[in-house]
Amino acid sequence: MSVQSIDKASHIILVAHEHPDADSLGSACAFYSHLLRLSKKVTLFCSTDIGDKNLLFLPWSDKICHTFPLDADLVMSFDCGSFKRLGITYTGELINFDHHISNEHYGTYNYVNVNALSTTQVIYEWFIANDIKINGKMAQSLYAGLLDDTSCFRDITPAVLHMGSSLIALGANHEACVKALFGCHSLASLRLKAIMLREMELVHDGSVAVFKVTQQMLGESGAVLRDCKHPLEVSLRLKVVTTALLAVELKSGGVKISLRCSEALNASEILQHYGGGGHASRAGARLANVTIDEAVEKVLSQIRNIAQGS
Ligand SMILES: [Mn+2]
Repeated sequence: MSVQSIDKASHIILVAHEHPDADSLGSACAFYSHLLRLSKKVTLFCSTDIGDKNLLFLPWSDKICHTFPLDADLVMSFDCGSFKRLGITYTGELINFDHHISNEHYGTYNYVNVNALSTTQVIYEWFIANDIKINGKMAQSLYAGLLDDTSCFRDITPAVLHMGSSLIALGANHEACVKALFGCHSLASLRLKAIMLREMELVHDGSVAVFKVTQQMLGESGAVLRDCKHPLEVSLRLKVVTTALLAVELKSGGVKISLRCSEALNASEILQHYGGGGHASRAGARLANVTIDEAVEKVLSQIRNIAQGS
């Protein structure tokens, strides 16, 4: 049982995935609070920079370190579908909390609920099932992950609304979370949004919106990778668009693909062909050794094949 593993561990490492979002980091921060109460030695680890400085409002996020400790005897991972994205070389006991349909069940214990709308929902339910008291800091972290992954409660289930109201009662600050996660647009992100919407193409009878973001566009606007996300979501509000495809040229080479599907198509299934994954409605992948045009063409032909049922 995972609770016993936590009890007997002396140094527990909480791992957020590379370039973490509010769900991954919020989950890890909630556990950080809980484990400190148990007087455990805890390390909050991420293999990359946080990137999005707005996430530093999460309690304990300032404790994050980028060197994996040698004396780790238990690892807990959050919101990460594959072991590779953890960026660690560790072979000991591991507890895997996630909600991605593509999760590879790489843990000793795997708490993967694909019906949960965030990993913080999986953690919240685990805390409740194990009679663990949720303090104000934990509530704030769990709420932040839920808010981000549901796009500020655009996606809901009865369980999610119940969880949200319970966390507010336990001390989560809705206004602070909204401000940090949705209310802080940079001028650079607005400039990029204008460029992206101007260059957007509609293909497959207008049902697929395609965005290609080059390093030059990022340089011109001063924006960063995560700033590409919002225009992608916005395109799905066009009546005819059911799928939105974003391809970003990476500085390190290769192309990062993000896919959003609002109906019929399964984004995770489409990108699994390219080593990616995620959820039915949103997924991501990285393609190496291709130009941005080649990457888009590959994904579009995959979408065409699946849509035609071949
Ligand atoms: Mn998530």
